[in-house]
Amino acid sequence: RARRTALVRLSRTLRNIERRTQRRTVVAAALIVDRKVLVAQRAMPPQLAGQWEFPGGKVERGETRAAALMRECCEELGCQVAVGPELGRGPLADRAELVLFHVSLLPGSPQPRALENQDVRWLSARELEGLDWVGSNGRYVTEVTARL
Ligand code: 9L3
Ligand code: MG
Repeated sequence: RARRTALVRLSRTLRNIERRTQRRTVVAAALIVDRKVLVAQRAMPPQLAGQWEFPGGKVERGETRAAALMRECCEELGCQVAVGPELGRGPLADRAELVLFHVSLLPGSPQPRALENQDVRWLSARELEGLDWVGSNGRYVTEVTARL
């Protein structure tokens, strides 16, 4: 019994180490309609409030990237999307990696709108320049612009 308890404790410790050292994947959407791309202004956390990003969020355990992005678009924008090709990827803070996908609105989907106390805007290529971006989001402007 003591050996069993020790094993249970060890496996819990290993799981915690794995959780802390794992690279989290954050997926983001370049949602393009009529030569404009949707960008979202974060309200939270306070350090990122007011900055702009391609909407999305963390991939959960056992979830594919595409499924995570569809879920995030549904939660944050209230719309249904089809996930297209990857447009870029790179490091974010906290050992996380950002992966940006070209995303389009599914036929019959409600129009994307601001939910979760954020603001959203449809911007043209020219308007993407000089935006106050969250972290490394600004690095993908060239890739996104090429699709507009
Ligand atoms: N993040 C950075 N750029 C993005 C997204 C969608 C997210 N385009 C960062 C902000 C947070 C973390 O990733 O620190 C998790 O994002 P969320 O789940 O709070 O949206
Ligand atoms: Mg998010």
